Amino acid sequence: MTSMPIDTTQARALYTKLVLIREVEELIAHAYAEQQMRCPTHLCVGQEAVPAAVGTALRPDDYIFGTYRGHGIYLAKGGSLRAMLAELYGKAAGVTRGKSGSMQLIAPEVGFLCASALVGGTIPIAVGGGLAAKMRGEDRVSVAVFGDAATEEGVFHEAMNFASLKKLPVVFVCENNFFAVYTHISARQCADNIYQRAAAYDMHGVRVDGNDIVAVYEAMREAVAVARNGGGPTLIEARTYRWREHCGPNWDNDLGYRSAEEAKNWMQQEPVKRFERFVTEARLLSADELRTIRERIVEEAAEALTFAKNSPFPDACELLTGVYAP
Ligand SMILES: Cc1ncc(C[n+]2csc(CCOP(=O)(O)OP(=O)(O)O)c2C)c(N)n1
Repeated sequence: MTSMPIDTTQARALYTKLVLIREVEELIAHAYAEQQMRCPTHLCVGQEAVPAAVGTALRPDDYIFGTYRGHGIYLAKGGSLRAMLAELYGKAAGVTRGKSGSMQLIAPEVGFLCASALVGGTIPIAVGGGLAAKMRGEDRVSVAVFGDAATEEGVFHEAMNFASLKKLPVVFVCENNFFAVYTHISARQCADNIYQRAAAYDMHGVRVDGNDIVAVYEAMREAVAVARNGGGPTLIEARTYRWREHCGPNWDNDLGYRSAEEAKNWMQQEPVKRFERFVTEARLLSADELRTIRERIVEEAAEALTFAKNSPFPDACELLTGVYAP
């Protein structure tokens, strides 16, 4: 007899985050065309299972560091939806009072310490978070989330080496969506083995189906437990697929850098419906309960969008506050 990997409480938490991310990303994609949201926006539609599972496996006081494709982990870690959408509209109620836009979200009150537009940029900072926790004797874990292209940066290797050498409480999560903008991983990397690179640094590496939220959650929970108990870092490679264009709300399969067939195959492995099937067949949640959760999220997202649109811009005199201005 196989045991159920998650219980009803976990299923509810995972589904809530999964649907929150999907609904908010789709809402942003829809609103973007109105041209009131002026910042570059990198959506994670199709990839939601990874941030949803990662966020659910963490405590509020754990640290997380992300990329410009960061709406998912920001929301999954518990960041304010209103403040995120206000930020996208450049409003004073935004996470940085409208100065950073979508790419540099932050929510220190829930451990989302920073995101960066620099590919690989936050990986060593996450290791610093782990080092700080260890030096202070805190049992928190620090997580670096990054794309497959970041594994081509030297800093990825430096960070893994140092984290393993010092047995730091760090989890490296690679969202492998196979593309760096328009370039497939096979044209950039000599081998399809991201998770195996952990072995070079004497640490555990694991590959999971990134569209299977339960698989990502299980891998993440194990990595977090090991890190929290002094066992050092883990590298998780979660394989998934970005549906929309690299930057912006549109569909771009007509550009020819990836085939319609490939996209269709991935969309058949769609993470939300797949999890809905799993939880209903396993009798963890009923179809009615799923509908109620979704309806509440849709309402909450619409309310937050209205709030963001209607809230004021910062005063012009704030232009140089909070930014580096020598
Ligand atoms: C250090 C650095 N080099 C190049 C770029 C330009 N750039 C922006 S996004 C991107 C692709 C990154 O792909 P990946 O890390 O796989 O993440 P994804 O966008 O697929 O989530 C590149 C090369 C950058 N922002 N930073």
